[in-house]
Amino acid sequence: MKSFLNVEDLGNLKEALREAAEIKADRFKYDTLGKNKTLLMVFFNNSLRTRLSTQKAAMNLGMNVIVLDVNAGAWKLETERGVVMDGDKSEHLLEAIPVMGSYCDVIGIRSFAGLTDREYDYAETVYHQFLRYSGKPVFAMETATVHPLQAFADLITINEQTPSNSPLKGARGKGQGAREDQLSEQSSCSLPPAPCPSIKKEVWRGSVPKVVLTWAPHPRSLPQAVPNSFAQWMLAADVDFVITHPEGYELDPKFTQGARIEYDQRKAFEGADFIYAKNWSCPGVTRPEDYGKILHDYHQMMHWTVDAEHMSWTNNAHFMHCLPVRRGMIVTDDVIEAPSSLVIPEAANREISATVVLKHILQSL
Ligand code: AN0
Ligand code: CP
Repeated sequence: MKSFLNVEDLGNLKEALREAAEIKADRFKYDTLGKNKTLLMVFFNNSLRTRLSTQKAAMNLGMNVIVLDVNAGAWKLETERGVVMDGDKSEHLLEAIPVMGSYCDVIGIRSFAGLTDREYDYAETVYHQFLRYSGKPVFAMETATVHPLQAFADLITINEQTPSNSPLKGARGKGQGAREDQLSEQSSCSLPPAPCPSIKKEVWRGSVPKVVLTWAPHPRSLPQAVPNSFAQWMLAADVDFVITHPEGYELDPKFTQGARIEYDQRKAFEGADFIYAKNWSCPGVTRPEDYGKILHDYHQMMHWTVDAEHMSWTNNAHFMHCLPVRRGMIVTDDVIEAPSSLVIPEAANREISATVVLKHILQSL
């Protein structure tokens, strides 16, 4: 694998989920695969989970790791071609990339959407420059439009909560029979108030779990990368997938083709087994002129915050969020701290998703 942006890049999803389970059972199983190989992680934006989990994944595989925070110690980089560099940017990305590539074997990039130029963001311009000019395999650690390491970890987490012979186990197109079953093998933990999963007694109402992606309010303009990838990966797995958001926040159909959109949040939540909350700014699909904007003052949108009443509309759903999350905006304290909240296991599974992805890349070097 020379590039990791989309779910198809990983190949067979059922096999990837099997590999994730294998790595989770023994995360050092391939600890010599990365010997004398160097991962360079390049961060243009902040991160807690991605930097820690991806470095840990690389160490699981025996790799060496270099981390570059571009905005904390490196020269300020120009990303556009054809500009006269008379401002505060001392170096051009087009020299910096091949230089970076000369010190490593694999490159991970975090480069969020600028949210001003939709065409530039949705072309994944920065990512493709790294791919083209580094000469090395590149993977996304949240780029302008996608966050596949997160979506893969989310799918692993949902899969872990799924009855053993549910169709989700096979992912889309594999045609396993559907069966409602009691969940088993869930570990319980007892360290409140940190959120942790409890034994789930409920079964799916349908033959596959109902997974709902819900928009929730936020005071800042956020990218669409997380919901884009979540939609793409859920649609590649066999789940009943519904997206709910206020009008104007329609995600790019490139990522959501085939998903049901339900503007009534309560209707969307009914019967849900998983509630995945996330804020995103206007994707500019139905309102191109509003790309990257917050469409309504968040004070008027607080009825979208996921609270206990929202969760009462569901089928005892698990709450999910990629983190970092703003309590009181996206979700209330009681919901995120409830035993059914999966936010910590999701974050922990970032180490697993990154280990599988780096393993694929190392195997193709
Ligand atoms: C980022 C986003 O919404 O894309 C990163 C999430 C993993 N979140 C914030 O900037 C708060
Ligand atoms: N979920 C996630 O990617 O978190 P960070 O932004 O902290 O890496």
